[in-house]
Amino acid sequence: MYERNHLAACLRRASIGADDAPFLHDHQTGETVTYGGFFANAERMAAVLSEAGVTPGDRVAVQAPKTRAMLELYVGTVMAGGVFLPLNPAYTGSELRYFLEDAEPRLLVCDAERHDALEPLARRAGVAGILTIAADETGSLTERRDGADPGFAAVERGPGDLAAILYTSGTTGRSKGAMLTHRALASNSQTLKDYWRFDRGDVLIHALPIFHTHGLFVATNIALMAGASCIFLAGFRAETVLDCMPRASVLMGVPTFYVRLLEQEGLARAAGGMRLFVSGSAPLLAETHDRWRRVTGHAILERYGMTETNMNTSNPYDGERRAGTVGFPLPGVELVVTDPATGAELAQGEIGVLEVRGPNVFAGYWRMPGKTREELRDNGFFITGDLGRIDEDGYVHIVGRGKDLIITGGYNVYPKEVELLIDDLQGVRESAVIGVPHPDLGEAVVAVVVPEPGAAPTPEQVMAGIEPDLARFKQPRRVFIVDELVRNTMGKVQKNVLRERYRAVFA
Ligand code: MLC
Ligand code: AMP
Repeated sequence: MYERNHLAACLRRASIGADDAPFLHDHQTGETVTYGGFFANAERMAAVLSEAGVTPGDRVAVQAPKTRAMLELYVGTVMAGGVFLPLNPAYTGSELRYFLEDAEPRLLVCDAERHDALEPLARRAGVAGILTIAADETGSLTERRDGADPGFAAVERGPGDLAAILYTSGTTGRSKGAMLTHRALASNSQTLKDYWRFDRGDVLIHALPIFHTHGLFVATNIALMAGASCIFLAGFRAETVLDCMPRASVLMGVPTFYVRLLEQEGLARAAGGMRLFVSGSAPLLAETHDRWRRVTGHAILERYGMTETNMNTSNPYDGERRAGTVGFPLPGVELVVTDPATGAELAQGEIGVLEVRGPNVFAGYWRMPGKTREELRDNGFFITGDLGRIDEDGYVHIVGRGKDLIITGGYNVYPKEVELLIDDLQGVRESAVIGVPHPDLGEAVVAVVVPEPGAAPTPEQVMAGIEPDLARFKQPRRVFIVDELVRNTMGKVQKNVLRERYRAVFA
């Protein structure tokens, strides 16, 4: 029924012959979905997409609440030969317009509530059709799914063909679509499943969003590839996750999950029977790692990844999980530390830019050959922009970022995008957006704004001015109005000085 190296085939393989096994316990409705039921619906989704004109290589953009139907749509898109393009529901209309115009999807699937607002944008971007899924799984897409027959034969695709595009924000303020192939996604999830010893008996607490690498290509893909099941939560709430632990074996989360769980009473008891806690997407403080171990007896397994590469390194399953490190390169992944100026490989122990190569690495940025050439070397190494070193035992340490990036609660914010909007406001001469330590989110966004001579914008006015155009998580938590920005002799704004000045704002 499925071609061997097809991502859809890889996701199905472990559950062939186990149709009655549970795949997903929907926490909201209390329903359990079996593997047979899930894949039958994914096949129906593929049939609906084909009927709607989705042909191999066509993008299917989705901005919808986290539902089972969205997972079916993901697998269905891949079966239909399409390219899955999930988008954060927090994106505003103007952010969405860019993605639609850049990706030119054949189809947009959105929340029923946003249909009317998004339709004109979609039409202008040449999108041929819009279907809907609501948080309660109703909508025109699920209606059509229910009227379709299962048994769709997956459209043949090669290992180098695209299965997904995920947008990742860029240093210039323009987001870039990372092109992810069947090979990259299938091989990386397979590696992780083995490395972290997933099997059919596992029950994963799935509390991450499914429009990013972590929740979709790590959590979901691994569960499917292992034939495991998940407790599917609409989002992260510490009390709910704690409640689920006695019925579960694995949790995957961003550091904020662990920080918030540590505030819960009863954590030690709830976590006792769990097998594995995985953290990633942002640095886990060694202090959080140590506290977690003291309270629960478990060492959190930290790993390191990116949209462009999926997962690159992981702490070991059996060996020492070393706090403050991201472990070793995964099997099949090469990692080198290079001089940022010359690109030459540095000696062990020296700090430089991390570069990675392997089957996990993406195929380039969608319609951005120049950007692709800048970051993906001819020899296959991808320049991550993260700064790190390898210690004498081979553990990789991430010590900072060469790229001007803020990670807040596991979401990436590129300052440039926020600065461009602030600089456009009346009465603003210029701005600098920085990330400062935040006890809950790891880093929080802060804006430092210089008014035009004679103007006196307030922080509230600055916030109100950018709000309509910017997803909430990218909006500054604090705005400071200053007379001027500190610059070096070259005239460049010294963000490190600003970060130092505002370091204790959320302490
Ligand atoms: C929500 N808000 C955030 C935010 N998340 N603000 C800053 N940073 C965030 N991460 C906003 C909300 O809109 C809300 O605004 C306010 O902050 C408070 O919300 P909250 O209730 O505290 O937030 P919550 O819904 O609990 O969400 C926090 C969170 C969530 C940490 C649970 O952000 C989350 O699930 N993050 C995971 C992100 C992720 O999956 N990253 C992986 C990327 S892949 P208001 O105005 O309404 O109060 C990747 C590669 C890799 O990086 O290696 O994995
Ligand atoms: P994204 O572009 O959303 O995929 O985010 C990828 C970035 O998240 C990486 O380039 C790193 O900067 C960061 N990241 C992911 N995992 C970790 C980790 N375990 N420790 C530190 N940073 C991480």
